[in-house]
Amino acid sequence: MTILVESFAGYRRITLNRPERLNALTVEMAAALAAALDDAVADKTCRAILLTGAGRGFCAGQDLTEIIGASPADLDRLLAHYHPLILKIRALPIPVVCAVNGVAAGAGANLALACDILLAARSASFVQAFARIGLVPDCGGTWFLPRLVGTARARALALLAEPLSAETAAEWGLVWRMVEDDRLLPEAEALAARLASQASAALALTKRALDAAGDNTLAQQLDLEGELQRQAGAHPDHAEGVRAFLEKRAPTFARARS
Ligand code: LHQ
Repeated sequence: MTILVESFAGYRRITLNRPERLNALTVEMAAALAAALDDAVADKTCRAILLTGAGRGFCAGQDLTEIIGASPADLDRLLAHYHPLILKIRALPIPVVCAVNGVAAGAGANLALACDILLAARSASFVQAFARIGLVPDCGGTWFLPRLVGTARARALALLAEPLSAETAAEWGLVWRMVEDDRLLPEAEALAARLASQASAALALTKRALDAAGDNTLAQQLDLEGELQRQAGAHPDHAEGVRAFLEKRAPTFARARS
């Protein structure tokens, strides 16, 4: 199986599973990943996702053995599988933690960047490998990179296709944190479990606000925040959060998403 799915209390771990090819992507794998995400969202008790890779790599991008001799139309057909996957991840109503366990190259790097919170193992690296094979960064690379690290760094990363170490990725804000290799999964699991224990409806609305911010003026964003705050405020989790604070106890939020 190209994708492994394991269920834990409140979250699912999805593992890219073609370790002999550094989890390089195929159409079959993209479809399996999309189905795993749909299944996770359909389960209302699933309140976070942890995405990682099996073996020493996170994901080496498109499996190049599948695109030898591919025509532009073939590349188009491939992207018709990958690009909706990126949009699906961004639009998920639950947070996605990405544990980048090794090299993340090409579409694999940008798949990671689409996630909400990235943890990178010290031995991980990020490569916008596209320029090496005469291609353009896809899967959102040209959108995510400048927003995360600024234009100067984004341009150099995309044009030079040099690997970026996890340490520098953390310094530059491409990932949230770098952790030692043996701490990656425990830390990522703790993070997913923590997100799963939070007020899920508020997290979903927060993701929507953050995603809209790039295109909005401040005035539009303030209006959106007001609308989303009304929705959050109507959820029982809000009343519980306030009560718990005043009673000096930990809140107990709804276990299932509404
Ligand atoms: C691989 C791959 C791989 C197959 C390692 N494919 N086998 C574009 C076109 C259209 C639509 C869809 O989207 C895309 C987007 C893209 O993603 S384009 C960019 C594709 N990715 C790349 O160009 C990266 C290619 N890989 C590499 O540059 C290196 O493998 C990296 C830097 C990822 C890792 O280097 P190393 O740690 O030195 O590992 P390695 O190169 O020895 O790889 C280990 C094995 O995995 C090896 O197989 P082997 O049988 O010799 O052990 C590689 O051939 C295989 N592999 N990436 N993308």
